[in-house]
Amino acid sequence: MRRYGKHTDEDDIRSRPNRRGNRPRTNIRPKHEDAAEGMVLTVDRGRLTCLVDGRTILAMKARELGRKAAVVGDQVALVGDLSGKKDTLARIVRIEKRSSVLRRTADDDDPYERVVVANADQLAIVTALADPEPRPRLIDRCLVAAFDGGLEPLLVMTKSDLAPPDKLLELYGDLDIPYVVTSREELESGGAADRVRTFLDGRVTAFVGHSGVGKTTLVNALVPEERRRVTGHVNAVTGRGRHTTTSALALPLASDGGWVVDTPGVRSFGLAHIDPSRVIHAFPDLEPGTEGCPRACSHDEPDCALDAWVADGHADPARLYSLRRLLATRERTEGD
Ligand SMILES: Nc1nc2c(ncn2[C@@H]2O[C@H](COP(=O)(O)OP(=O)(O)O)[C@@H](O)[C@H]2O)c(=O)[nH]1
Ligand SMILES: [Mg+2]
Ligand SMILES: [Zn+2]
Repeated sequence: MRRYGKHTDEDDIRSRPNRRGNRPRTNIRPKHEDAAEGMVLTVDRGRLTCLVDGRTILAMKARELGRKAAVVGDQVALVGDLSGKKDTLARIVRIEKRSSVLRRTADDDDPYERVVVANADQLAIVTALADPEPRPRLIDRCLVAAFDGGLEPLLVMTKSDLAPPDKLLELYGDLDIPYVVTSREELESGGAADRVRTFLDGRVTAFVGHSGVGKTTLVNALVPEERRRVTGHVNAVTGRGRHTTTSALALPLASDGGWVVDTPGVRSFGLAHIDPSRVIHAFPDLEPGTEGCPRACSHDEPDCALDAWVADGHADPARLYSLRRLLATRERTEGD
């Protein structure tokens, strides 16, 4: 695991509670005590759009941050010109401790695993019921990434005007994951946004899924004006023309401090370093049964205590099947 100097590493969140908002304890940082706090809304070619005191400003990473990258959702400290006026550029001098990270895997164009979104509470896994066809293995990978990253999953099934949700609901019903089903008609009436919104209040929700499933359509229905406000500002300040769609984009919900994060079509997630115990944590009915397991049990081997746990009636066998299916997801190499 790579460390970046004395600064906190994103992986630390696995062993330490969320300290967002606390003053950092290292003695390097106080020189920026007067820095303003902000949140990264989007990143475009090295320029970070940040929300500071209700203003949208453009910033770049200060050299002192070294290789550590600020990503969408990061809480950051900024110095310099914070006016947000044309041709101004603030500097990000600190990235606050992250409460969660969502990583995507390396792909052909980019050999490094990268954090896509920081500090999300919830992962909305968006699947079209048709066009494109649902990909259960991609959903499984998203679920494992959510459990491992400390995000609560929400299944969003779109395009029910094209195909019914029955088969998918059968597949995921045992997992006790909240879900919503939406259609073209409900998008147009506003009903879809209203229903999805009930799952979002007060939280940071990252929308992920294969390209074409309807993420952007849904996010725009949830926050009708915000996208233009944020990306329009970026274009005006940088004069660079169209905002690229390669970065995630965080947009505030009107109601109560919740955020939605639209992401580009993510095909897969990094599952290489997943800790099975974190996945089991999402199965509280099974977790106590692992006490009788051999050390470093894969939970899919003859001595695993979970078979007896289920046979004794402590949990539904379908749940153990689901857990094993998700844990097996780690072994597969296909993206979807
Ligand atoms: N029939 C149908 N089409 C939808 C629905 N939601 C989105 N779409 C269409 O699906 C296409 C891809 O949507 P988009 O939001 O760009 O997907 P993204 O790549 O996941 O952001 C667009 O043509 C949308 O109009 C839906 O509920 N029903
Ligand atoms: Mg999109
Ligand atoms: Zn076991």
